[in-house]
Amino acid sequence: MPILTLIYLSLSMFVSYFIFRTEKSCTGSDRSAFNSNLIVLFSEEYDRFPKPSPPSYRGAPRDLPIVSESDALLDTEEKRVIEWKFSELDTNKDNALRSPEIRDLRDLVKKLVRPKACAKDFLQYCDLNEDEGIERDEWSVCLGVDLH
Ligand SMILES: [Ca+2]
Ligand SMILES: [Ca+2]
Repeated sequence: MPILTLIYLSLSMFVSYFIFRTEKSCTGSDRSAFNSNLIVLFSEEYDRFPKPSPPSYRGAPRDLPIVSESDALLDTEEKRVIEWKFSELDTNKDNALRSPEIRDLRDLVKKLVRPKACAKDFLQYCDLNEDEGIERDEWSVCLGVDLH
């Protein structure tokens, strides 16, 4: 086989490998991994954000019903974090995230949150009714956390 053909073949394999890589789509399991990574990112931000210290429950009677299981607590924590993030992003308080409000988030997500395939179209994916704005419901649905 002529050497040029060999070079051509290996080059085209190389190129198609990259095309395949960049066009890799975001599967269901990618999406849930992406959502957990994103929520971790928001939680870290939420933890750093100055807020009034929570009321102390020290000394509360032991027989009070406690909000129960760790799953339920985790769930509540995620909801609180994504609600907080929504309000933080919605600077004009119209209950929808629109272009200037989410530009920084889009860049941040592309840079930091993996899998990349899901990061790429994250905000379009969230805008379920395609009105160029992300409402509170769309935000929670696309992050996989039901606020209701
Ligand atoms: Ca807004
Ligand atoms: Ca929308």
